[in-house]
Order: sequence, then C-alpha cells, then structure tokens
Amino acid sequence: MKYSMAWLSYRRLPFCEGKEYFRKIYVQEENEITGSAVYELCRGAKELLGIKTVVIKLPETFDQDKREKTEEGIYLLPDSKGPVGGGYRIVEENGRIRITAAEPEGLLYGSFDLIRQVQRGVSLRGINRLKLPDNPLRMLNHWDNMDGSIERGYSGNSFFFRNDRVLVEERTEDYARLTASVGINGVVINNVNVTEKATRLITGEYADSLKRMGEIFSKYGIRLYLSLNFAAPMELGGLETADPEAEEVRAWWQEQMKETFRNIPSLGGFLVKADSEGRPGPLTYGRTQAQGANMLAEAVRPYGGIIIWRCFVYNCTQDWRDRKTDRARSAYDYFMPLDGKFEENVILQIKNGPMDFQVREPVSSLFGSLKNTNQMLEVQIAQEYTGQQRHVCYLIPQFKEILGFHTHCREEEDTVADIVSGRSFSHKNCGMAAVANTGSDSNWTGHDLAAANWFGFGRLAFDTSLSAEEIAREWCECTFGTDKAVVYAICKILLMSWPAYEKYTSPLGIGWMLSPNNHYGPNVDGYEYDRWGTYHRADHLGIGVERGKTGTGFTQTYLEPNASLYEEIETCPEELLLFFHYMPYTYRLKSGKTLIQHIYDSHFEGVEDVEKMVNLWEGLKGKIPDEVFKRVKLRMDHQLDNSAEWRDQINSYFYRKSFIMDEKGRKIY
Ligand code: GCV
Repeated sequence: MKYSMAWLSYRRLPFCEGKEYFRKIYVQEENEITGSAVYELCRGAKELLGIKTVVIKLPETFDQDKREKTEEGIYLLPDSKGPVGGGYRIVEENGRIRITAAEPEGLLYGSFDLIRQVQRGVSLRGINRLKLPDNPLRMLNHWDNMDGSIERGYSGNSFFFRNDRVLVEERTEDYARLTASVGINGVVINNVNVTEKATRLITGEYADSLKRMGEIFSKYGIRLYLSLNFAAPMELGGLETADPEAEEVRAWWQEQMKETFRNIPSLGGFLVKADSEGRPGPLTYGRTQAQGANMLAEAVRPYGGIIIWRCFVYNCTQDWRDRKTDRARSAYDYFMPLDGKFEENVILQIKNGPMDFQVREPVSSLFGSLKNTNQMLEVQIAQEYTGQQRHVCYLIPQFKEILGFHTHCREEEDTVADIVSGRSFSHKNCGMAAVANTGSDSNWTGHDLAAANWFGFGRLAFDTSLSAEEIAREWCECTFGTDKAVVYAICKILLMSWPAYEKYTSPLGIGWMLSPNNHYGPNVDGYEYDRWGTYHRADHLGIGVERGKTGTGFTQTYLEPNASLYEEIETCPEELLLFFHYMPYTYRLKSGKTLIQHIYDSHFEGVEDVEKMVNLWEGLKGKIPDEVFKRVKLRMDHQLDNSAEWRDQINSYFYRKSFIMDEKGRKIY
C-alpha cells in the first residue's frame, strides 16, 4: 500500500502571494545536498503552486552583492560568512528570494522552511528569517529489529529491516525527506538491544545496503548511525572476553571499525546500551562505563566517529521489599563519579527523567550535575507509556518543560536546553535524540495526530525557542491546510491531550500503574511486587515513594535550590509530590482538596477532557480527508473507552484502599 507523505503531502493552493519567485531557481554551488534543496523547491512549486521551475546554474564568479542586476527568482547561495551549522537566512528584496548559508545543509533547511511558509499561506514578500539550529545533533533513535518488528513500535513494521535484510527502497528516501524537512541530522536505524543478526550489521555482510542507505541519508544532510553490541568481540570474533581493558578486545574493535567505516564511509558512529536490562557491558569485567565507552571511542576516532553511550543503567532485578535501592538514583550514582572521564568523541545520552518516559517525571538530576561531559537529552516520541499512538498525546509541551528546567548549574544559561545545546559548558558534541514513532503504516505513525510528535520533535530540536502552540499550528497547517476551524480544533485537541492523559492515568508524578510488559492500559499493582524498581507503595493510609533524606535520598542528587525544593513537602511541585514523597490521602493540596479527592477529581476530569476532544474531532467531518477522519475517529473512540477504564480502575483502587468516599458522590466501583 502506498503511504502518505504526512506534512509533505502537498495540496494545490488556490493562492500564494509571491508564487512567481518559484518560476526560476538559481543555484551557485552544485553538490548532493543543494541538489536535494533544488529538487524540493521544484517539487513544492509543482505540487503546491502548479509551477514548472527553471533551474539556472550561476557562474562561480557570480557576485551576490551586485544583486540589482539579477533577475527575479529564488537564489540558493553559499556564503562563507553566513549562518553556520545548518543555519540559514531567507531574505526577499526586489523580487528575489535569497537563501544563504555557510553549509549546504543550511540551504536545504532554508528551502524546506520556505516551502513551509508557502504551505501556511505566509506572504513571501519582504520575508526575512534568520535561523540557527540550537542543537548540534538532532537525532532519531529507531528501535527496529532485523526481523522487521519494532520494540515499542505502534505503527506497523520496520521500513529499515525485513526478514533479516536491510531495506533500501523508495520509502528510505521519502523517510529521509520527511526527517530532514524538520531539521533532523542523525538517525540510528536499529534497536539499542542488539542481538543475533543485528550484531552483524558492523560486518561486511550488510555493507552494500548500508552504504546505499547512508548515501541516501547524506543527500538530505542526515548521518547514519548504528547501535552496537558490546559483546561483539565474543559473539563475532570468538574472543573469550569483551573486557574493554583487554588488549585483544581493543585490537579486535580497532580492526573491526577499520572495516566498518571502509564499508560505510558516511557512518556517523554508534549508540550503545550497555549494562542495562540484560545487555552486556563493562561492569561484567569490573570496569567503569567510562572505560567501556572510551575503548570504543578510540576505535572510531580515526574515522571521525562518535560513541553515544546511554545512561539508562540500573538494577532490573530489584527486590520490591527493598526500600533503599532506588532506580531513580541509578544513572546518577553510576555516571556522576565519572564526570570528565569520557573522551571528547563520547556523548552520554540521558533519558529526560530518572525512570523511564512516564507521563510525568522530574528532570534527570544528571543534567546540571555533569559539567565536564558531553551530553544529549533522550526523549521518546514512540508513546510507550503515553497511549501507544492509540491515544492522542502531543508530547511537545512535556519536552518544552524539560528543556526549560533550571538546573542551577550556573548563574545563567543553566536550563536543560542550555546544557544540551552546548551553551552552558561550551560542548560541541551534544544535542537531542528521540525514540522514533514511525513504522510501515500508510500514515507512518499509526495515529495520524502522532505525526505531530515526529514533526514537533525535529522542529523543537532545531529551534528550542518555538512554543508547543506554534509547532502544533505549523504541523497542522502543513498537514491539513489553513482552514481556521480545522486548525483551531486540531491544535486544541493536541494541546489538551498531554494534560488529559496525565489526569486519567497515574496521579501526581507516581507513574507506572499500567500493565506490565506491554505497558498499555491500567493495572495499579502490575509492577508493585515485581523486580523493575517501579513502585507506588500505596497502603490504606497513603501513597508515594519517599525519596527525601529519610527515604532514598534522591532529592539530594539535585543542585540547590532544587534539592531543598523537592525535599520540603511545602515547596515540592504538586505534580511531582508522590514521586518524591509518601503522603497521606488526607493531606490537603494547595487547591484545598485532599489528596484522595484530587485523585478522584482529576480522573473524572481527564475522561471529560477526552469527551471534549472527541466532540472537537467530530466537528471536522467533511473538512478533512474522510479516510483520515475515520481513522482518527476510531482511535479516539477507543481512547474514550480506555480512559474510562483508567478512571474506574484507579478510582476504585484508591477508594477500596482508603475507604474514603468521593465528596461528589460519583460512581466508583
Ligand atoms: C529498548 C524501556 C523499554 C524497553 C527499552 C528500554 C531502553 O525499559 O520498555 O523496551 O529497550 O526502555 O530504553 O533501553
């Protein structure tokens, strides 16, 4: 089945102020990336405006400052003094649009930006935009397996792998177009859990297809990355150890990397999940995470490669009776003592929260604490814990909060956005990554509205100053057009969706009350007596994990004043109260409501919000393509049922534990 092109599905526009510019495109420097920029502008012109473009090559001697002599049109001009790192400037003057940039990537991003303005009905006359990417690395991490399945994938199968083969198809290029159009410049194509055949991706066996894939990506300014298996020297090389300090292991990696980079010259490097959830790593040999990462860094350095080392290291065989071990502390305890001990081409990739992509968590305390180590923020747009792309859950507002969090690591420029952009500590290797939400479904993301998270992540990683509202609007106008009623309703649904999901699922930062393994639907005690370190500790008097000084002490891993803020019940942000403290059901929140009443109210409210979202969607019948309308309607009807299930299970559970009635006398079972 042919797939849609999501926000690049161009519809013919009845009117565009400035469409004449698209009749001629002048290009000065021809290379594969400017080639893509020209292709995109021509395609946009044809499909959006019905214009056939003439492409004109400018001589190398062309002096862009003498522009009064030039003809009308769009000029793609390299400018060594212009915006760097993928940045660009778009300026319209006297009938000419000049897109200038120091690098070809900037010209590509500028071209996509110009097309977005056309799609959104913005007049091109007098346009003047200067954009510089905030984050050097803007990556997608796919958890795709070589058999074609996707770990935590909710939109079909992989389009990178099938039956242990690497796929290089038309869709590879269309994926690259979509991904580059929002500024993403790095893609890890295989699951971080690297087993069996995937271990062999670094060998010659898959070299041809990976090389071709890398070339397609390169045309769009995207670097190809792979996840690797730390035990490869044993599994592939027949060595008896994978000890990073063993000479034969180091030599094995160096030889292997020589071959791998020779086979796939465009490769950017590797993502590594080590010592986590059963994956091998340096701890087995009594070595640190730094020793493991640095050994690989040394092997990839001659080829300009980088090692992105994940901090998701914790004990997943915990005894639920043990109240001192705290999964939330784990990454901090492993990595903080190693600050400054990683090679320059190592980046630590840190999940946004200390647990695992819950609807609400505090920001990881590693941010701000680590000062001498390259860092990347990892978020998840695959909605593993937020409705699995069956519920609408627009996550950009969550990412905005994370990026805006003040760590107090410095007087100024102390937010997570400052740190991962490199502003705080002058790091160069840093940025943002998202666990991807795409698959082989015809709309790429299963839920049509989930594409807003893919688009939104890219746009936000490029420009962290954009608001969640602006991004929602952009996505909506590019995808569905500029009809005011449509844009209003869809943006409203998107912006209501994360708060609604939080209201009808787990309260006040506690998280985890969902079905074990598949992580879908309510199951309050599903993880309570299990080994994963994810407990709510509810009893007949109260609920919450005590992470203050008298508990696990996790509050003290934050820098002041955050440590005290979280320690004190009076100042602890209420949306995180149960994450940090065990609280009685009778405790009065700032609203004047008791904790238990808040739980009841928010669960009723959350479902009412979903009812409003469904009504808003129903109002769009006839205004958007019928196929999309029906597909989303089906999912939203399911979301309504499932949110009611959440409400009723959670409320009944706490009523039965606490014996405290709902003040409003509503139906609780
Ligand atoms: C890829 C969670 C998920 C796992 C995932 C892991 C990780 O535990 O449930 O499926 O594994 O995170 O981020 O490595």
